[in-house]
Amino acid sequence: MESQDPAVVEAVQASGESTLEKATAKAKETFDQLRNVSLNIAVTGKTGSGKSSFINALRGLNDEDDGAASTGVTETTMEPTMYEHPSNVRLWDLPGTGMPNFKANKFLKKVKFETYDLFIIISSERFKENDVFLAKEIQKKQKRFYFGRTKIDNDIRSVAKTRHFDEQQVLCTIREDCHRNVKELGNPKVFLISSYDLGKYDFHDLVDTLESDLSEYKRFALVQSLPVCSLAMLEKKKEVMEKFIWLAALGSSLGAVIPFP
Ligand SMILES: Nc1nc2c(ncn2[C@@H]2O[C@H](COP(=O)(O)OP(=O)(O)OP(=O)(O)O)[C@@H](O)[C@H]2O)c(=O)[nH]1
Ligand SMILES: [Mg+2]
Repeated sequence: MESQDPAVVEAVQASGESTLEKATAKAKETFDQLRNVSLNIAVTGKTGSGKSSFINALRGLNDEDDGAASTGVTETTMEPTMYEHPSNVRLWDLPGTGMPNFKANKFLKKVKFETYDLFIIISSERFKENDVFLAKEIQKKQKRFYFGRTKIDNDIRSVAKTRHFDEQQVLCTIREDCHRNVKELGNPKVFLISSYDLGKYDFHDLVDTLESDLSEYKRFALVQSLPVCSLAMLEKKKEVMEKFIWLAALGSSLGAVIPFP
């Protein structure tokens, strides 16, 4: 079975296989992997730190939109709540961790830590003991964690009118301040984020870091699920799609063989 269709010939080349049969078999396998992959991201942190707003932003929603996670200044998220993207990325909005007698181990058991591929621990102020305890427990359980410092737009706004205002300097100060509180964990990165302006600050850096820690298929699912919050994100989506474009070419030409949706 060889094809004269230039699109198919090109797709076979792009698949890295020598024949159409081999390329078709690889396409089927890759397609199954993409369909079956799942990525579970837990968003955790102190009550009111902006977990639900961050999840809404990751879903491309405003806090007031239909289907958005409830947000507010009073405690709103009491049970783990899952939000699923068609690319099989599940965002888990976990209850707040701010109580004084907080026990990280108990908390992780209660929220069924084994469900998640990774944890994003967020805080809208400098990281506290509870955040560090939680990160240590997550590490013990062989899972990854990432620190996100949220509501950066508030920090910027509060000093924007002062004399000699320098945004980069303010961001640098916040970053250093956050690092001081988590350095015992081996100097993890802290990503500065505004859920109201996801394309700004360190969100891209966070996505790049997550990507570099994920397998190829999970990476594809993650990037597909993210909203186009900037030109750079659009470029990233395009780049990731291009890697699998040969699948679509084979799928449309050989629809009966590869069950493309
Ligand atoms: N300016 C600004 N406000 C934010 C941001 N993220 C969240 N907020 C506000 O902070 C408040 C708390 O946000 P939530 O997302 O409800 O916080 P939470 O961590 O889910 O809170 P609980 O579910 O109670 O644990 C809300 O009034 C949000 O509008 C942000 O990036 N910038
Ligand atoms: Mg919430």
